[in-house]
Amino acid sequence: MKEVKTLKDVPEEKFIVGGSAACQGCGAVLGLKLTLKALGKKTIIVNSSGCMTLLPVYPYTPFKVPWIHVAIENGGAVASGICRALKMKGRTGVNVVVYAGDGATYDIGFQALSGALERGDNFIYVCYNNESFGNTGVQRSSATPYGAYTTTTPPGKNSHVGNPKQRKPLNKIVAAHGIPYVATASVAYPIDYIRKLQKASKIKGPKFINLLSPCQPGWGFDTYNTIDVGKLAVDTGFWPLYEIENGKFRLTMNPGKLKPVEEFLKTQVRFKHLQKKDIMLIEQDIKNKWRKLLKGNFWES
Ligand SMILES: Cc1ncc(C[n+]2csc(CCOP(=O)(O)OP(=O)(O)O)c2C)c(N)n1
Repeated sequence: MKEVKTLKDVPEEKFIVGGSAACQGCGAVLGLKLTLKALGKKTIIVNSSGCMTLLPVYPYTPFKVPWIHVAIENGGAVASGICRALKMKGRTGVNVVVYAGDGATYDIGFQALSGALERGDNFIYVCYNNESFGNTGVQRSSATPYGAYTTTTPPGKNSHVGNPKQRKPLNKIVAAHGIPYVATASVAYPIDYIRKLQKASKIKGPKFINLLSPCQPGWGFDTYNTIDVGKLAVDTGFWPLYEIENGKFRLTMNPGKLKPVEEFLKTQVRFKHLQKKDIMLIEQDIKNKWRKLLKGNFWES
């Protein structure tokens, strides 16, 4: 596998063809394309129920690699099973990749993920994070950020900001399992993501990548804006890009001076109810966390 340093190095060959039931501008489908470009043909995808499950419609499939749809709660367990089967058959060099949404990862499939991390099997877990249960109508998940409108957190008399809770600190929870590789990524920064996948594929044991995947209908932006929205998430510090390799934390992208988070929030309908004072709170929280990350203090961020 050729190491990708610039866009020119990204392989031409695609293992997912165009045309599927996904929404226009879907960040998660782009993430899947990049995943397969990075890892190549010898890859088995395990997909926990969610939006991506709609891509193959029997007997048709856009995939040129094996694709296994599993119940939303057991992506980690199925990955473990496949790893054991490959071992018994003496097959090496196959990437076992779970591609699961944040609802499947942070919430419903969390026990299977934790179990697989603890068993230490050799797989990559990519959480394509659109910050809601997208497929069933954009309900809040524990990855939904503070202040976001979802269909189960409408702003109103119970909470004027919409979702009143901070996200579950899943990256820390995963890292606390002591696995060799944990990273964040964004579909809007493809080279960073591809490099992380390629690094992960060379490391033995469980690897976890939390991939921010903007969701056009769920977040409320124009279909052509997926990349701009995804970039603003990183450039404002809303979604910092980092990796933790064998316990060592490293920021993989430092935009220098962060842009005001309002520039990210105002691109999306899900934040349009927020008032100045709410935005200031979000900004302060991001700055606090960012200061800690700049010092390499991941655990307190
Ligand atoms: C145990 C169980 N509960 C609920 C569902 C219904 N369900 C199917 S897809 C889905 C949404 C999954 O959300 P997420 O994992 O974030 O992926 P996305 O839909 O956003 O792609 C839900 C709740 C299910 N299939 N199984």
